[in-house]
Amino acid sequence: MQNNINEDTIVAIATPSGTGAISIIRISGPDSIEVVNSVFDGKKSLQEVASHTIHYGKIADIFKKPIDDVLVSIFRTPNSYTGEDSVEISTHGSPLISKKIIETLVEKGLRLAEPGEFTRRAYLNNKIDLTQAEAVLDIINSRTEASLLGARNQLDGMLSGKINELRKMLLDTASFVELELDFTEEDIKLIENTEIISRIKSIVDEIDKLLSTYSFGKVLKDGVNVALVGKPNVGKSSLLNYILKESRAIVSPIPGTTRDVIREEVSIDGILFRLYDTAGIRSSRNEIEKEGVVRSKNALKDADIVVLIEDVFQNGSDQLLDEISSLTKAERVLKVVNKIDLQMNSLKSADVFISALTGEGIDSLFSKLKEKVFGNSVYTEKSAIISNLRHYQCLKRSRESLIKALKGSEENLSGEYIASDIRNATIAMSEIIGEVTSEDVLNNIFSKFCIGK
Ligand SMILES: Nc1nc2c(ncn2[C@@H]2O[C@H](COP(=O)(O)OP(=O)(O)OP(=O)(O)O)[C@@H](O)[C@H]2O)c(=O)[nH]1
Ligand SMILES: [Mg+2]
Repeated sequence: MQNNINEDTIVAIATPSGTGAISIIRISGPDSIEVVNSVFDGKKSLQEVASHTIHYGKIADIFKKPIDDVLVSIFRTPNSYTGEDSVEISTHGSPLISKKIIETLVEKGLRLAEPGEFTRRAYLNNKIDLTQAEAVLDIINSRTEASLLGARNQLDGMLSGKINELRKMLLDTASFVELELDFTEEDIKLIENTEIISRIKSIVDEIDKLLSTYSFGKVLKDGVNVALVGKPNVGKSSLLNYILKESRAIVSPIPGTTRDVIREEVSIDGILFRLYDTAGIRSSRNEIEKEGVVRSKNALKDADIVVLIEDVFQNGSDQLLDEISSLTKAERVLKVVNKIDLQMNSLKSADVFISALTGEGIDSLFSKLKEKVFGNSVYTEKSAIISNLRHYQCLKRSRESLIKALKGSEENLSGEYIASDIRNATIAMSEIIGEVTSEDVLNNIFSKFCIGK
């Protein structure tokens, strides 16, 4: 991993903009303590105090005019978030105060931090690896229990642990092959080809297992898009309202009530579901309704899960319903029959029977939704899961190189080719945790952070 000695000291506000009880200004770099001390008036010089201590005092501007009473926390290298000397200044929560303090510190030679620069420094100073830096961003952005759990899992190093294990397997196999290469001249066969093949196969298996967690990891992080679709008047909007526990969409006995797509979010057992109520699909001459149907079909195509609703009165096979189903993959469709309060003994086949009026069957609808999302995946807090496209792509590349190596071994190609493929697989794997990485990748990751993180 790169070691980066940062020459300059950065400053940024770390709390959201606007008024609040307190604001925190964050400073990191070699001059942190000295510069803050030069504008601080307290009992002791900050340059003499111990790490991880808090000090009360006043901060003044460059003309020595007091700005605010503050609490200053001191963190000395290497025991800080960034690994550098760092200071946090807690002020009264006025944007004007933080602005003035930051301006003063900039006058004194500090530089305004770029988005994510504190976390970038933590990574460059080996405090965290790249997956953990990305997890910090996910934690900040997480809005449901599940997404927080997934991000915590990554920050705690579950993914890094697994990736390091795979890297070690790859390195061992590469040295195995390279050792063999050293002896080819002397015609000594140290290792059987079958041994190399079986090693590579077991790494590919492990990679496949990790890749298979992606859809699940993405759900934890980003939530699931669910489209409520069907013919007019079957109760799509009623179902949306029932789930949200509010009268969000207009419900009426007149078919063709909903025209726009209505999007609402709801957390069910900690998982974020984005529900899309859509216009009932039928052929219509009305221009507005026609546009509504186009939008319904688009929502349907984009959905992770399509809840296809019929009511108990619709009979037999239906061309329109078949057409709707054909717009998405069969495994995404959950067939629901609504209005069972009106007619219990429906002959229809469906995954779930519900009443959006009485709420009957809605719990089993939720179970079915979760089943669709998670399939057979077993998740524990200790499992490594991937939820990030970048990680997914690196793993894929690593796998591709291994498949090449595997083919090469099976065809008895020269060890040099196989060693080189395994090396490429290792590089792709290392990119995940940032052992090998490019400036572009880093810029891309850290630009998504807010300033001050
Ligand atoms: N008895 C009963 N009536 C229901 C149920 N669900 C919906 N309804 C009624 O069915 C009618 C149509 O409901 P909506 O929710 O507007 O149906 P929709 O599918 O959104 O219809 P469009 O927006 O026109 O496509 C309304 O009069 C609802 O009160 C149910 O489970 N039981
Ligand atoms: Mg509706």
